[in-house]
Amino acid sequence: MIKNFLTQGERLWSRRQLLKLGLTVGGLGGAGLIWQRFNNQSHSVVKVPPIETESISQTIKPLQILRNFDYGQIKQENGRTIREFNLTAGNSIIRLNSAVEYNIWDLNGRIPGPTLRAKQGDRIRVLFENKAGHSHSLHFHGIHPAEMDGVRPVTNGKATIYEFDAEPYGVHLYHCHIAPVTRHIAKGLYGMFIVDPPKPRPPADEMVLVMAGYDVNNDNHNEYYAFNGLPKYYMDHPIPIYQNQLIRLYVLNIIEFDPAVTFHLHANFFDVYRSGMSLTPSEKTDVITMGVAERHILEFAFPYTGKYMFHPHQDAIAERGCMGQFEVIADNEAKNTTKNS
Ligand SMILES: [Cu+2]
Repeated sequence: MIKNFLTQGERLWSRRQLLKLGLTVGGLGGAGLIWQRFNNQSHSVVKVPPIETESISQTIKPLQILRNFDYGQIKQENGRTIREFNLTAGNSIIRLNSAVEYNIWDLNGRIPGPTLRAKQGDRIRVLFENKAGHSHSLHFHGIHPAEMDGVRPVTNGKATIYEFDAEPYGVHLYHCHIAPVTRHIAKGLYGMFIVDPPKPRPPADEMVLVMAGYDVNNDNHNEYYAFNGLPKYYMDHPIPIYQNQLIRLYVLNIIEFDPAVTFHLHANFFDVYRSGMSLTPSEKTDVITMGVAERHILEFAFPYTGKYMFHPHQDAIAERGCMGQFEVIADNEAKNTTKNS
């Protein structure tokens, strides 16, 4: 089963851990606060509702994948910032529902693979090790020389290094590019690659949502779909967010076998930053069409508390697992924190 779930050096903070460190806001009661980590250089003051990590029994932990960013190991070489990432392909079995288990290929024990994050102009160095029993590769979207394009097979038991500049800024992705690519992607070898602009985006509660499909009977059609690995997970475990707080979603469609899907948010509209390659939104809508490998930044805030669904508006796809909901909670604590600080 899946191991090494959290990237080394990164963790989610429980309320108990925060209390130990004296970081919770005294006298407010209710939920604790956590500070989301942005770029290693700075710590944002964005407040994020706590996640009940202890109550999650699954081996894939979509609530942790949600806000988990891998900034790599930072090194300085010849005056440049190098971000070194370790990605290992392996095998896992995941449980899609109470009756169905499925063999996947994973990266660092998770599906989707780690969300790699860098700043525009950083040098990226990816140490890729293949322990998945079959030839694989990592092909990054972005601008780089042909020899770093990741289309050559890395045979089982071998490793390689991909090195290139983080250009241009935006929401990108990486995935295996060994034929049949549909199969290699649908079995789990993909992840998001975020390149931050030189001037950081405004603070927000940032999350990653990767839409993917599972073709469990090899008929080139998906039987199940999921956000961040597990079908319907966020329906049963709504994502807590604060009322009136800016939410920044990094959304990727990596569903093979279906030409395109939409992403729809209930009871709200979002600003769209296509491929994350602009600092000004190109449109405002509540449903956006995404072809395979398309990805965008979507920003919004909820004015009312309550539960709100999100899903592709191809409802057959939503009903087969690509469905979740936000739980918008009152931001009394956030207001008090601002007042007291
Ligand atoms: Cu592969």
